[in-house]
Amino acid sequence: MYLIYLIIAAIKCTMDNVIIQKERIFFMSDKSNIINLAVIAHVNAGKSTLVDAFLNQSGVFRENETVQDCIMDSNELEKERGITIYAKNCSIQHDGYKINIVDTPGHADFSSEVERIIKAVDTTILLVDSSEGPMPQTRFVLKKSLELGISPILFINKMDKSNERAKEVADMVLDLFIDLNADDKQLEFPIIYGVAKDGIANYEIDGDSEDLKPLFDTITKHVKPYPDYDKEPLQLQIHDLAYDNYLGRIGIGRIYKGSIENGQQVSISKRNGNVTQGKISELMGYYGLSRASIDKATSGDIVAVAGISDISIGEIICDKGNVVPMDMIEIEKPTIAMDFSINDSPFAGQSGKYLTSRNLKERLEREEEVNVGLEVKRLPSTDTFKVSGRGELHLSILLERMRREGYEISVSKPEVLYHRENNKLMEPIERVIVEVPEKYSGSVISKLNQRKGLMQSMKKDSDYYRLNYLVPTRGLIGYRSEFINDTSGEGTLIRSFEKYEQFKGEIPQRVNGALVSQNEGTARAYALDNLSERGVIFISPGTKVYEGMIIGMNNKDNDLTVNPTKNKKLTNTRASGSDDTVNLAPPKEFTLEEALEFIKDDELVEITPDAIRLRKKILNEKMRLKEEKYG
Ligand SMILES: Nc1nc2c(ncn2[C@@H]2O[C@H](COP(=O)(O)OP(=O)(O)OP(=O)(O)O)[C@@H](O)[C@H]2O)c(=O)[nH]1
Ligand SMILES: [Mg+2]
Repeated sequence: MYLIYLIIAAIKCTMDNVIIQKERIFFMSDKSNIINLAVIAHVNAGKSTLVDAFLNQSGVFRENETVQDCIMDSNELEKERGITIYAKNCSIQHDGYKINIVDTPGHADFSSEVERIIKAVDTTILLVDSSEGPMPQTRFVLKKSLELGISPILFINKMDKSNERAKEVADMVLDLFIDLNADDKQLEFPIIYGVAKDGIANYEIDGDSEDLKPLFDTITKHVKPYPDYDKEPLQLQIHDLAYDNYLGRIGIGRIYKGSIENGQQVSISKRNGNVTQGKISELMGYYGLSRASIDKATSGDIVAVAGISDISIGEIICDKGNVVPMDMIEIEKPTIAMDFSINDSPFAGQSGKYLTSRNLKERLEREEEVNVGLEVKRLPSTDTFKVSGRGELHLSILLERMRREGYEISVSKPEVLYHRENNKLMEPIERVIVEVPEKYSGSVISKLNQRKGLMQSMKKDSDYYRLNYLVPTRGLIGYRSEFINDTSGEGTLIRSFEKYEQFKGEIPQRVNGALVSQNEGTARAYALDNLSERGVIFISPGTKVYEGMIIGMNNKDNDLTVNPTKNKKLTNTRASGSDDTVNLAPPKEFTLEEALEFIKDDELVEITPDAIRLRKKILNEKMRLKEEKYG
């Protein structure tokens, strides 16, 4: 039996080699038909689903991805959240073409990564939902494509939806092209109508295609393959980074000119203007969703290289001694920051492995190396690190990953990063599109106005209002959970960074105070039942609490110190088990992002592998009052 396994394994191994071997030959012999494309859209439009369908219909199965891919180690988080966090490169072959596809993240926090990717491709497929139409992020990614001279292909997705209005949506996208100053050629964009989840693409709204052939054909017809610059000196510009435990830091980039070989000695034009020398220890191309070692790659192709341990975004790998500069890729500045420090709560060390400030420092420094747009600064004479990123999701994903790796961390309320322009204080402003049932629109409008939002337009569509606002990022921190409450979960809110504007003045923080535990112990149903009259409870009976831990939200605006561990006094007439019979409403549980949005300046989120707790920075009530009084 064992022998049979061995034989099967050997055959499988040989077959894998054949695939990779074949790929090598393809990479080396057929360079003329390479097309690089990026799939771009707003969040949830179906980009990853479409790339899946591409892979399926080109004979590369997704199993390949999980078995062989090793760039993206965070698929678990992406699956859990149902969103793309990291851009993914893959490659398929169709009709003699090698098509490199980049699946990009749709969430606005990752806009700068998408922008860098668009620079490295020949075309983009712009996905728009057949009923929603263009969203703020659609505008952003289309604008970037058009500015770079790319002629996108429009893919109107989710044609299976009952409220599909593809014709109208196509007109809306055309208006957007015009609005963004598309040139004549760009305005003639091809339109494909599809159902990505069924792998279907049609030329017509009522077409009856059963596969993606119309899209494949449109790509090969619409896009001119990259010119043959093989004879020119090498220019490989890095637009993305990855990390591999064996290979170390990996740079992903496109060969604009020339060709590159495994083991080649190279010169690198650095961000700071210096030139350094290095050697490519591993040259890799893409096959399906996996990377494979290759011997050589030529102009037009997207490759991954290892061996240059300090390679960074925008840097250019050139032939040794023959540096040909290119424009450096700009890295967008962070918009938001949080203070990370060690967990010093009474429950510290109960579930984590990495607890010290040194652990934290090493981990954050490692992250800073490959996480583009992330900045880490140690605050002077403290064990606290200011970690700045491109948005709340950018930072909360890092926290979520750290917690899974076994870190315990305390994190402060996110703060917006300002900068000065002509001596004026400038703050980030976001475009917010809200869709709400009519009956909730009043409270949403009044809240957004309070938060210094400016309404740009308001449209009524049957029973729904579609509001278009510009709101300071500062005003949106903490708003999402209120929004969900105010609209009974029936509203949608989409936001994306728009611009910097002059500081808009004070914005009120959360108005409610916190219910704060006065002692350590186990929460009791009896106590929580009584406290539920005071506000919203965040914990369930049996939860271990400590002094200074926030266990709920007070209905009033002040903090209230309470005893959640109090048990009912036993009397002769009641049995001791009566505590269990209390009928408690389920507690409000926080996701990490909700917790970060909820806290105030004098509060922290305690993040450990098995818990997310809210707490006061100063745990003892007397000390807190003293601090409030004397500062
Ligand atoms: N009805 C319908 N749903 C679809 C279709 N294509 C994708 N979806 C669904 O839309 C949701 C989002 O799909 P994804 O492919 O993850 O979207 P995405 O654009 O990659 O999202 P981000 O990467 O987070 O920006 C999933 O629940 C899909 O099943 C389609 O053609 N019709
Ligand atoms: Mg996706």
